[in-house]
Amino acid sequence: AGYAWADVASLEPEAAAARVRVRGAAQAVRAVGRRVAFLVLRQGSATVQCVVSGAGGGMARFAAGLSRESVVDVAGVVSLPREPVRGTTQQLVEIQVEKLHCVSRAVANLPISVEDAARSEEDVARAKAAGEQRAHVGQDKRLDNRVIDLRTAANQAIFRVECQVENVFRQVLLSEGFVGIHTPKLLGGSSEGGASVFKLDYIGQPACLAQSPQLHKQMAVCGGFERVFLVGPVFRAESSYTNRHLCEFVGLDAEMALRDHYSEVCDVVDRLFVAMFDHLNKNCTKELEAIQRQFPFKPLKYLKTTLRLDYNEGIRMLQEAGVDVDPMGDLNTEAEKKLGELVRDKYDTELYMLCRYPSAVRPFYTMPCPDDPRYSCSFDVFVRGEEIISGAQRVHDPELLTAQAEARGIDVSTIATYIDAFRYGAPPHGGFGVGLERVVMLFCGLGNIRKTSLFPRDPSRLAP
Ligand code: ATP
Ligand code: AMO
Repeated sequence: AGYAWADVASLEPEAAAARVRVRGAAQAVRAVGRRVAFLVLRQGSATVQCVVSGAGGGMARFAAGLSRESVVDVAGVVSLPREPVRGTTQQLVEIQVEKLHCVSRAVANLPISVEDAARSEEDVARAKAAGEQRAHVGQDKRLDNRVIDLRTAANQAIFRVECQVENVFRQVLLSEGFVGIHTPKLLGGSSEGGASVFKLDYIGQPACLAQSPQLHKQMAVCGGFERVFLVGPVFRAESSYTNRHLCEFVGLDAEMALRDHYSEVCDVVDRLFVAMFDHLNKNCTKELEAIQRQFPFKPLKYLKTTLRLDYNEGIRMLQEAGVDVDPMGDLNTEAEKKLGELVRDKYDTELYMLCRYPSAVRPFYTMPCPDDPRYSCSFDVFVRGEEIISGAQRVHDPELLTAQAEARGIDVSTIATYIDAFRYGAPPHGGFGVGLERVVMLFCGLGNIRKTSLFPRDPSRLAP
């Protein structure tokens, strides 16, 4: 009697002598002789060592027989260990166990172990080079067994960082007068054009999953909401397998009425992302360290005011560096990465905006520049040479919008209600879309977007 429930993370030396009850996963069990066992219990990414001893040794033998990852309740007294605890996640106290109960027994042969899933990239590389026998658990196998894989300290940290990114997005935009909205994900036509749409049957009518909330966030601005934002799923039937494309990702979108110029959108993006990255560096140090331990990366270099580079200037820098690029075409992945390096070397930042893309490479709803319609009022934002955001001013003239859609082969009958929205009085407006998984992947230099999606969907993965 008299045990109070406690969280593993809250077990500090000040709690010595407290009688506590803790529930956690049996991460490791080590028997010492016949009467003592050490049980490491994990909750989230915190662990605590539990000492199981006592007359007869029955409880120690029961502990020694627990399968790894079984969920266990222990009740006992918090004590200071005889030798100081080493290691990074272990609490500095122990629990002298008086009661032990297995709540949920894990199978004895787990498909992967948390320990193997948590091996650092350096350790895996070193073991490979040394020709060690120990099997390396590849990313596919980890994703197949994601429920176990998610228990590693790095994964616990990645998704806490991701939550903070979403939270800062909401907080900053709310503070700037934006209203949170939701838009339909079942649509009668594509919103971004192109082939990457998931088609479906909508009670006998052809339909598709939203490739973005683009059309409805604009219609919300036409509906009198001056500034809107939303967070929601985005579906893209990506046919190729890359490190940065998912078939379903989380979109962070915003749209706003403009007064003078599309740079007002860039200003919001600038304040938002500098605030976001400052917040992560200041408030997520533990999480970033946990990620670092498994996946080492260099902290992101960024300026207090985000660099804005003209597209033509980017082209010039690439050409000077000997890269063959079409000044009126889009940049391929390789050229984007190269430009990221050139910008970092010249301006000492790995976060920048590229502005005024050629109109021909942007979606039909993009506003051409008033001074030169071959270019558009648009921008992309890059982190470590890869895109995290696209944004632009939109066409609010229904005739120009129709012409631009038709020029790109879009069947305007499928977006008739969207085009009509601009016939009833529409303010000049613009906005941007961010890929949540991309932000975390690139801020932490993770190299593969599957690491930042809880249960990733890619061309070859629909489970778990
Ligand atoms: P292989 O190592 O055989 O090429 P893999 O599935 O591990 O297969 P990728 O799919 O390329 O390789 O993995 C994606 C990323 O995850 C790579 O950057 C790789 O270094 C990293 N990675 C793979 N396995 C581990 C592991 N056990 N621990 C840490 N990092 C890993
Ligand atoms: P875009 O198509 O560039 O623009 O998408 C916006 C952002 O979403 C992310 N992203 C992806 N993330 C993971 N997997 C994918 N397959 C994927 N595709 C895109 C990227 C990208 O920068 N409607 C416009 C936005 C706007 O103008 O407001 C749009 O969808 O981070």
